Parts: sequence; structure tokens; C-alpha cells
Amino acid sequence: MKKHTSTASTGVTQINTEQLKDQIIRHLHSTLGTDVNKASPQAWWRATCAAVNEQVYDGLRNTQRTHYENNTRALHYFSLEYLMGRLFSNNLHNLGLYEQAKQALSELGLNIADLEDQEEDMALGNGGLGRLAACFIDSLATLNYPAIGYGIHYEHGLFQQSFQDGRQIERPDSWREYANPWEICRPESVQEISVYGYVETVYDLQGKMKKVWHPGRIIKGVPWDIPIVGYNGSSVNVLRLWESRASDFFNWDVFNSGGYIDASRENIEAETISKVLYPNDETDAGKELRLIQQYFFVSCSLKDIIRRYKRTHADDWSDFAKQVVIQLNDTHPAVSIPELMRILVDRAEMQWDQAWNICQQVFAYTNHTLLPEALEKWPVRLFEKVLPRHLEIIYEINRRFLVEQVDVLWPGDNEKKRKLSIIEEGHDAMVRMGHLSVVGSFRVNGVAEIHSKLVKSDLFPEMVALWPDKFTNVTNGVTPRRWLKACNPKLAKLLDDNIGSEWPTDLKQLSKFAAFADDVKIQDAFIAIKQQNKADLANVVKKLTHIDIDPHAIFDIQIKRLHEYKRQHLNLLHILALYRRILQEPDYDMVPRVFLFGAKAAPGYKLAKEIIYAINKVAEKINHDKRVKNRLKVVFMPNYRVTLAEKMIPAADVSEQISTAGKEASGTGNMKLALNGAITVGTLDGANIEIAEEVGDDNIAIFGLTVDEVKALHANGYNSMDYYYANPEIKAILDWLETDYFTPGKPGELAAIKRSLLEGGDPYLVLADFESYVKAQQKIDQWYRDKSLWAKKAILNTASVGKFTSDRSIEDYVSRVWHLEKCHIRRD
Ligand code: CBF
Repeated sequence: MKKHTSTASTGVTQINTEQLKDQIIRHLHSTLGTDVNKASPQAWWRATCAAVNEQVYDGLRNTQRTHYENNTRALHYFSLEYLMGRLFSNNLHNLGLYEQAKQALSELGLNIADLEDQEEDMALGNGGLGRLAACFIDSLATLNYPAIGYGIHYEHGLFQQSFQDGRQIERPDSWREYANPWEICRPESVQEISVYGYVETVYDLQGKMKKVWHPGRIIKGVPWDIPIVGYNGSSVNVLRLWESRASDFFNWDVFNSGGYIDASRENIEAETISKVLYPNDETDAGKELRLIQQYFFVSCSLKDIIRRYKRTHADDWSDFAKQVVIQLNDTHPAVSIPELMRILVDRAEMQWDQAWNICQQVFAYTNHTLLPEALEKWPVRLFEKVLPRHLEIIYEINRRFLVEQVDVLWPGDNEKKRKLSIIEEGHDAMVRMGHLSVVGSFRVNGVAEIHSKLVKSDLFPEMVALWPDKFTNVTNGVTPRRWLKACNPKLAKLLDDNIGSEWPTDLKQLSKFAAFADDVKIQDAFIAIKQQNKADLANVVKKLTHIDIDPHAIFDIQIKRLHEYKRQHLNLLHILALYRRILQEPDYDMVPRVFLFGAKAAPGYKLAKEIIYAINKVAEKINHDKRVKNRLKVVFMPNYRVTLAEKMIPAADVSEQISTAGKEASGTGNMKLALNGAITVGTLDGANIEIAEEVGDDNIAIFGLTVDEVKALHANGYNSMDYYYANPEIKAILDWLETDYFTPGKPGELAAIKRSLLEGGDPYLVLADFESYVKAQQKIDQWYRDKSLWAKKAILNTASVGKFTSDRSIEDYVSRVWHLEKCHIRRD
């Protein structure tokens, strides 16, 4: 039997199948306290994780020691979300141990896939920016950049979704109910942070004024480290997540004064901070707990950074900005700007200018959205209650900004001041976190070319006038290790066999695959792989939904959060149009299609939940209608998450990227799907534009209004009623939704969509784009009829999207923002 040996080259020790087997059994005995005869799949999985961790910890020690010895400048990624998914197969792949583990487990009578299913997804994020953070930390470790991710150790990640009579039901997610084998608690690095209270102005003996914050509550932050293993065993970096607990000090006082119940209440309140991830993918501004969450994790993280810095620099701050760069993943961690100022001015007693100078060299900010409702603002009143000293500091930052910058460029222009002020004046004054982030950072980036342009032209034009060089673009990317090598092993092998095996770390190599686009043998192999992946997905669908789908139909997939701007309802209208055509014309000629959706709606987002309900109800009807003769199937996959994405993406023929132009900052699902050979039906929005540039117009179905056309249509007064009356198909479909056809005996149950599109004014221009969307879908239908033509387009998609690796994004950040040096890890 073939024995596999690890290809791991640097930070970690190489082991073979036999050694791995021994390690697994040893851990079954000594870590799990059980035996081969009675071990459950959970125990086997945990024992295997423990065995894998032997290599991981080896790499971690080597990495930390090398970084320390080299005294390296490091990136600190501040993010409220990390959508990690599972780590078992990812760690094995990155260590180069996957085949050994498969072999070792099989020799022990186990199937690796069964063990993989023992792991809960680590879903500490909502969607785009959380998954991006996970890809970025994978790339940083792979590229040997010193970096640490900071975030919150939520006890409950994103809710688990199921459907009851088609309606979304949410249940709490308990990803670490029985402990998580990948995390290490670090009690030696606990931090304490303060909230509430009041600020006192005091004068020292020399008459110098000082601000003293008397906090109302102290909370303990306990760090949990998740090792992040770079591909090929390069660096093993760390994701450090903070768990909140009541401070012993405070509790003890209350406890001693007989307040056992009060002490317990305080415990609960403190623990609440890291209890749950807020399930909105936009903002939760105005919610006190959310502000405390933000402050809790940035304060713990800054203190942790400073503790590490002081180990080598004591109280000399002059190298701080050389050693430390902090990336703010959206505005969520923006309160770190006044927090660092507070630490420097109040605690380190630094002059304001010097402190501000440091801040402005340390922070960089990524904007992920232009949606006005998503631009965070905090009521001044709330800030004052939770972080009174920080509010004062923000006022001072703002005062100096308005006087020293705005008034210098636009003297006496109060309108400019009003627009640029970090404080939005009004009945309920607000702190504008976007403004604060721009003012306090040395670099601001959007996440795709078009988005970065719009950040400059539409969101912060005056800031650009003040600091033209501050703004840049870094187009998003995804890690090809998880999103091709691990999730689509058959395609990965086809690539290895034909273009060599360098592509996982040099994705531009994929372009070599274009030479095979017309090669019939490769086309057949490509189609066969897709077919097998589709058959595998059909089994998953059957298991989860009891729906039978035909793997020979087109698999048309829309997977992303449910939001009006992403327009799942446009997809639904197209499905309804096809259904109606079939009913009107029984022999309607179309390639059979399975429409698959995966999406969670924020629990409080009513219309999004109505859209899910409508899709489920329409699916029920269509899937049971014999007249359809299997030309159409509609499936809404429950509980969409990273693990499900890994099963759906390799099986996709068509990728739905149909947001209103100008609304999706970038998208990353679009990249993963194209990488796996799906053809995009998409608008000229976000990274779709760059995907179109790479794959070429013949290999993508672009439709709809452009950003400029959207703006013009809104400016000229868009009236969705015009489309309703002008297009009989639109009218018929919307009217249909109002009847009880899909909800027998309950007319009007699906009327919310019609209402939003007509009375609600159709803010995302669904009706305006409908006709051109249907045409793009007809193009897909035509293309698919020619197997060889389709295979060629699919191959060219895979071959052309090398740009969208997160390794390239990271290199862009390094050269445009972070200026890091690679640090090659020495083994002990
Ligand atoms: O940049 C990553 C992603 O972030 C979002 O999900 C976000 O949270 N604002 C955007 O909506 C995506 O377009 C973007 O790809």
C-alpha cells in the first residue's frame, strides 16, 4: 500500500502515515481516555485533531519564536467577525497531511469524511467581511507575514436556520458546546477593560490639567488562541478571540458586602458581552451591547499589543508605529482610534500631537459598503454613557480636524464643516464612525475597483480633497486552498495533472489551463468532474430537503445573505416567468434547470424573511407540479454556511451575482464560483466587473443597468409602475403572487414582494432590470445546449480568475498599506 509522506517544508515537522496512526491512537488513549473498541466518531475526530495539533503547535512555537527573535513589524487585523467554517480538513490540507490522515484513518477502519462531519462550523460572522477575514488570515500565514487576527470569542455564532412551513426559524448556534479542539485558552494574557462611569478634571501640583476616568464597571477579557496554519506548513499565526467575564476584583467587593445575587447578576452581564454574534450583516447602531462589544474587543486587543511591544521597548514609544499596523475591518473596530489616544494621552501622558501622530501611522480602514443604513453612527448620548472619556476625545479630534484641516481648505465654509464633522448635529446628535475612521487612518480602501471609486466620488469626496493619497483600492480575494483544492479535489487533481501543482500558492498559474479549453479530452474530464460534483450535491439536497434533483439539469446557484439589494426576488421572478411559460405552453423548450438558494435573513429583517417564504412556497408548488415535467426545480437549502458552500460551489453551473449596480461592494462568492467553473449571470457591480474583464465577454452573461444608469434613473424619477403596466409578464407574475395559487386557501400571503416593488417604489430596481435579466438567462440556456461550448466557457472561467486569490489581495495590502516584511520561520 502506498505510504504518504508530508510535503510540509518549513515550520512544521514531517510525519508519515504510520506515525500519524500512532499519534491518533495515543491521543485516543491519553487525551480522550477511551479505546479503539468503544471510541465514538466524536472521540476519533478529537483524537485526530489532537494528533494534528502536535504538528500545529510545533509550527506555532517556531513561528512565535522567530517573530520574537526578529522583532518583526506585524499586522493586527481587527474584525468583529471571522467566518471560519471547519478547521479539520483545512488544517490537514495546509499541513500537507490530508492524504496521510485519510490513509491512516482508513487503516483504522474510519472514513475521513465521517470525521469531518463531526465538526461544527465556527460561524463567528455574518457573511462577506467575516469570510474575507478568514481568507486573509489564511493567506497571511501562507505568505509568511507576521500577523495576528483579533476578534470576539462569541459563545454563539450565527444562528442556525431551519424552515417551518417555508418560514425561517432561528435557533442558537453552539459551536463549542463540547469544547473546541482548535483553541487554546491563555489565562496568562487576560486583560481588564472599563466601561461607564464619569470623567473628572483634576489639576496636578504644577497646575496641569488632567482627565481622570472613573469607570463604572470593569470587565475581564480572556483570550482564546486559534492557530492559523499557513499552506505547506509555512507560518502558524494566531487568531486571538476575547471572551468576556466579570472582573474578579469588582465581583469580590459586591460579594463581600453580602450581595451574592448582585455579584451573580454582574457576572451574567459581563458574560453577555461575548455571548452572541449580532446577526445583522449591516449595522446594529444604537444598541448599547453592540457598542460595548466593539469597545471590549478593541480595548483588550490594544492592551495586548502594547503589552507585547513593551516587552522589548519598555516606555519608549518611538518605534510603536514602526512595529504595529492595525487594519480596521469596516468601522466596527473604529473606537480603537480614541482608545489608543486615551492610552497614549491619559495613561502614557504623551502630548496630544505626538499621540495623534502615532495613531495616524498605525490605523488603516477598509470600507465594505456604501449602503447608507450600513454606515455606523452612534448616538452621542449612548457614547457618553458607555465611554464618556472617549466621547471627549472624539470631540477633541473633531475640533482639531475642523479647525486645522477643513477650515484651512474651505475657510468659513460651514456647510463643509457640517458635512465633514465627525459629530452629526441634530435633535439626536450622532458620532459618525466612518468619518472617524477616515480621519484617524493613514489609508482607506474599498474592496473592488468600482467600489473604491464610489467611496471616493460618492461617500467621501471632501476627504479625498483633503488627503488625495489616503485612498486606495484592494480588490478582495479568496483562498484557493479552501475554495478549490480542499472543496473540489477532483478538479484540483485535473489541474495538478495538467498545469502542475504550484497553483494553490500561485493562482496566476491557472492561466495555463486556458490552453486546454478546446481540448476535447480535457473538456470531457472537466464535465465529468462537474457531473460527479452535481451528483454529490444532489445527494446532499435529498438528505436535507427530501427533494430529488436531476444532476443533468443546469445547477443555477444563488448563495449569499438575503438582502433586497442582492435581489433574490429578481431570481424568483425569473423562476415564476419560466413556470408561467411552461403552463401556458406545455412543450416550452428549455434546458431543465435546478435553482438552488442558500441564504440566511437577519431575524429582524421582515421583507427578507418574506422573500425566503415566497421562494419556499413557489418551490413547493413547482416541485410537485407534474406539468413541469422536471424542467424546473427550486430548492432552498436550509442553514447555509461555509460547510454547505463547500458542497454547493463545486457543483454550480451558473453563479447568480445579480445585485443592483453600485450596491454590492465586491462580493467574494462570485470569485469562488467562477474559480470552480461556474458561469456568472451578473450585473456590472462590485468585483463582477473585474471578473468580466478577466474571463472576457463571451464567458459571462452580463445584464442590467450600470452604476451611471442606475443613478440617472433615480435622478429622473423611477416609477416601477411603468414597468408593471408595460410588461404583461411582470404584471401577471406579480398579480399571481397575490393570489392563493402558491398558498392554497391563504391569498395575499406572498403579497409583500409585490407591495415592495410597486407601492414601496422598488428601491433596488428589480423591475427595471427584469427584461435584461431574462435575456441573459436565455443566453445561458442556449450556451448550455452545446456541451463543448459550455465546457470551454467553464474551463476559461477557472483558468482566468487567478487574480482573485486572497494571496494577491494580501500582497496589495502589503505594498499599498501595511509595508510588512516576510519572515521565514526557523525550526528548533
Ligand atoms: O468585502 C467583503 C464583503 O463585505 C460585505 O459583505 C459587507 O459586509 N459589507 C459586502 O457586502 C460585500 O460586497 C463584500 O464582498
